[in-house]
Amino acid sequence: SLTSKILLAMVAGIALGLLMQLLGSLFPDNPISTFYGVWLAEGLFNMGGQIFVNSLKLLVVPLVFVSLVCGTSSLGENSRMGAIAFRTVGLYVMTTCIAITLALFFANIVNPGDGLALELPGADAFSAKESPPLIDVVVGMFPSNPFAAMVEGNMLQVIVFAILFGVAVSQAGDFGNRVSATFNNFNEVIMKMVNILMNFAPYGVFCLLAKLFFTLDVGALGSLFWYIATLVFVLLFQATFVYGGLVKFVAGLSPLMFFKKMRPALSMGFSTASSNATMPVTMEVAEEKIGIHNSVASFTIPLGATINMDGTAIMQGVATVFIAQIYGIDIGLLGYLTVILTATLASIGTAGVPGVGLITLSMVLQQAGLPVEGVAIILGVDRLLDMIRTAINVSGDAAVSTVVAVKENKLDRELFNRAS
Ligand code: DAS
Repeated sequence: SLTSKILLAMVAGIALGLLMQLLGSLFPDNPISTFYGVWLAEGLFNMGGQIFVNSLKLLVVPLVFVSLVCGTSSLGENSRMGAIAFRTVGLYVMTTCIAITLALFFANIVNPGDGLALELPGADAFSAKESPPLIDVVVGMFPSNPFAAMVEGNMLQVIVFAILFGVAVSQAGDFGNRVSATFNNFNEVIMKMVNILMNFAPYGVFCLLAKLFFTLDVGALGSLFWYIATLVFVLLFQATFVYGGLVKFVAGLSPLMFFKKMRPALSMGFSTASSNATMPVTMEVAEEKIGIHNSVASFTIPLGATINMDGTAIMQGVATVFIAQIYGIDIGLLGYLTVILTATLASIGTAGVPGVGLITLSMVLQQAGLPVEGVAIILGVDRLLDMIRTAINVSGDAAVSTVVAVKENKLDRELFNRAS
């Protein structure tokens, strides 16, 4: 099946990248690894990987706009849009708060930074990014020019415009029904484009990983072992117990089946390290494998990819404790509460693109009164960790979407239970 081909491509890409890196370090300047490094990793695989990621991103704006107009307009008169939006945002904020709290809790048990004598980076090693005031984030959600919002890929503005457009269509009587039917046809076309693109996923994933694991700084992994171990443990804890718990005890579905269905989206999230680029796949999995109706998925998945980043919040929690310990600064309970609030807000403000978690981490550190240049300590391993936490971000989006769909009686249990 395509899923097993993707997983095989992932293993092959990682293995080849690491093998060539090992060959290069054992026999420096040997012709094989030099050729691989210059012509394959930085050349062919880099190009292939970028083409694949760009083609995923190509679908994001049209998919979000068209499917959200479909979803909103099909909700009809007794629109549950308000209830769906309220429950969705509430669950996203709740899972993010739980995520950051778990991160702070376990990091204070493991104490990953204690006793680590790392040389501290220079004061200018990493500059803080100003966090947009909350008022700007809220006002910024309302587009003044919908086409500019689409051109810039401003997802929150595209979502708001699509909802307004869809509500108007649902209230336009017979004419509205014709428009809604047209958008449904467009939605079919775009989902077909996702399916076609997914046939290239094994090649795209192989290219991305064969290049990344060739250039990955494996040495840095060692010195930051406890930071990485704590972070990965909390990420897996969140997926297993928080998302697994939501799916099992709130949605009443099998968590094992849920994660099995999610494999293509998890692979894309890991390989691209971008929730945004993964969104078309998450949407396809949500609707065609988990059985979430378009009227729910079209709203919850794009919103989740934009504002729900539990994996990122977990990194920010663990990194804050780690950096505080490296610098020997005790930020105290108030400091941790500030971290919880800032990290939750920061994850809302960040777009789902690679490395954005570090930018917002600088804001969290600044608010907690910690040296922002501490980010430079974990910079070397962040690319790999970004891939893992993006897969967790995507899992959170799908788990909350599943719960909302079940509560709205908009999940096809028969389809969910069908092994595919
Ligand atoms: N890569 C981001 C995402 O797409 C997460 C992050 O940078 O932390 O979810």
